[in-house]
Amino acid sequence: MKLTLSTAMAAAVLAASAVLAPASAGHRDCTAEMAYLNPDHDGTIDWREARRAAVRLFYKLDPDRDGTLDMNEVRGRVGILSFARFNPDRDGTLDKHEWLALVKHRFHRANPDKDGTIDCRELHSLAGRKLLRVLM
Ligand SMILES: [Ca+2]
Ligand SMILES: [Ca+2]
Ligand SMILES: [Ca+2]
Repeated sequence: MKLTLSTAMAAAVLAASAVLAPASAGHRDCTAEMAYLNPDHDGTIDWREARRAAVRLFYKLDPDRDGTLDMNEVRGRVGILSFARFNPDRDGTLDKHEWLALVKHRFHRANPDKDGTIDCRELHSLAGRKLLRVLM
């Protein structure tokens, strides 16, 4: 009886892990993001790497090359409240300095252990995904 019970439990645990394993494995796969954001291949994104990606994205989002991003150019990446918060001069655009302040804020929010780097797990947190939207 005891054997049957533990066998049943083992089966249940196996079934549960079979369901969970692929989901969590997929959840933590950062291969594509890291290939782009982690050129030194140390498994984490430091601020230098994040900043470089953010600058690259800034120029990509600024096709008219006027050196600023307006609300349309950052649609889907920056909400209206964030935009207002990081646009202290209220000129309707984010210049590179304002953009990087926003990115840096998101970088710190995505790094709760304050070790200076974003690892794969942090990148897939809610704050990490918000950071990702202003990096690539
Ligand atoms: Ca790195
Ligand atoms: Ca501005
Ligand atoms: Ca970290």
